[in-house]
Amino acid sequence: MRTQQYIELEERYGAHNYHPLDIVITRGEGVWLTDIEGRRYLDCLASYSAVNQGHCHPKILQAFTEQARKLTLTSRAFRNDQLPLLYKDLHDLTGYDMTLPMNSGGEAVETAIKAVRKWGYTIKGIPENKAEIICAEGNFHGRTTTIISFSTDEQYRFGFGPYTPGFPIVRYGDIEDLRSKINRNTAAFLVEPIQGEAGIIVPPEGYLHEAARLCKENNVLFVADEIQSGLGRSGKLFAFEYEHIRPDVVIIGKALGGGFYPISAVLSDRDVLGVFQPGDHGSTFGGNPLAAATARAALRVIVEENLVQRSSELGSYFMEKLRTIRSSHLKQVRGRGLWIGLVLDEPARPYCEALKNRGMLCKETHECVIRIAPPLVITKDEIDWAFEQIKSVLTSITTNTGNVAAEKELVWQN
Ligand code: IF1
Repeated sequence: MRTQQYIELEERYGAHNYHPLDIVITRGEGVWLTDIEGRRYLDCLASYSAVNQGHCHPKILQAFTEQARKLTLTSRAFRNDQLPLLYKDLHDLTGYDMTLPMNSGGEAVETAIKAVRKWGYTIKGIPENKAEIICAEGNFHGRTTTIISFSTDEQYRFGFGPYTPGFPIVRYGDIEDLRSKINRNTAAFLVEPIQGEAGIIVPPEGYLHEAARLCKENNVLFVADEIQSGLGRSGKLFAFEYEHIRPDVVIIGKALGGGFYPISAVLSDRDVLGVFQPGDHGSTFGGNPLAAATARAALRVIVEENLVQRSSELGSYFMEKLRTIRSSHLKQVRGRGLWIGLVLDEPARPYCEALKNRGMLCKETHECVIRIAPPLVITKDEIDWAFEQIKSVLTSITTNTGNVAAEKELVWQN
């Protein structure tokens, strides 16, 4: 079958909850994707940072297949020989006492919400059903009905009410707004240390540090959602490290599964995760041995291949080059590590389409931002090549409608 035939099947039989680029990928290796027409693309989305280690990493593949031949699922009614080892690895890597494993990022965020609420009632003494969790404007924490209840993006909320109460909103980066919203019923402050979907927004320097201090001062738990920003993406293992804080709770996902298998987790200490008693919370697949073995290999690759340092050094290199581009449409280059947002003064989609035609895959976020987030295994030469494509697209003559001049379909062979 050809591209159009796959697209027609997807359009006919699939729900239209996405608007993907019209390419049909059939193979992934490292930073490179190949479509069914044989065209190769440099992946600058990395499945929203779920493929930090690169596509089909051989060491993660080996761990995945070896475990898949042995044991894939026991449920948590029984124990298995992989989950305790993942717990130990996560403790040794992050310093947190305890882990609660889940599957998707949204499930881990929901788990954290339940943990901090129960901590609020049983430890802090908040009156029943009065617990509040402060969230930031522009947040993205997943798609469940409770999580979209505190989204400030109308599209993520529309049609999905009634909404879950108890989530006051503060302006991201505004410490006075956070101070004003904290009260004796506040159980936690849930925040992305760098906002991803909002457009890779780094908060003002000192904001997270002051927010963490405010939380401690008011016996409020600081919860960092590092599902997208974590595991090396920002140039640190966790983005919160830039502000020298230690959140009470850290939520991880995406790259924890190395691009092979959905696994997420809530990391905290005994005083928080200890609120869960047997039977309080769970999941059929949460903590399964295949996920645990895969995650152990995914973490090993991050450490052994020094992906955090690569993200930091190559991200700085990439951003420095991007800041040399002179384009009337490029307003700002921002981000941390290999997580870069090119802020335009017009919709970014046409630019992503033009980059696709040049063999580079990006995804716009919030209309006017081109998100650049390649797997952290990208090389300097590949960054140089990507830079040339971006520079060419951003400086090409734009049509009077403001769209990037449509370039003829290029079949790029590296
Ligand atoms: C989609 C966005 C990114 C996340 C943070 C929790 C989750 C995500 C900081 C939930 C997930 C994904 C979801 C995916 C697209 C992508 C996304 F555009 F939706 F917002 F990356 F920016 N916290 N983000 O980024 O994790 O349940 O998906 O495993 O829903 O379209 P999940």
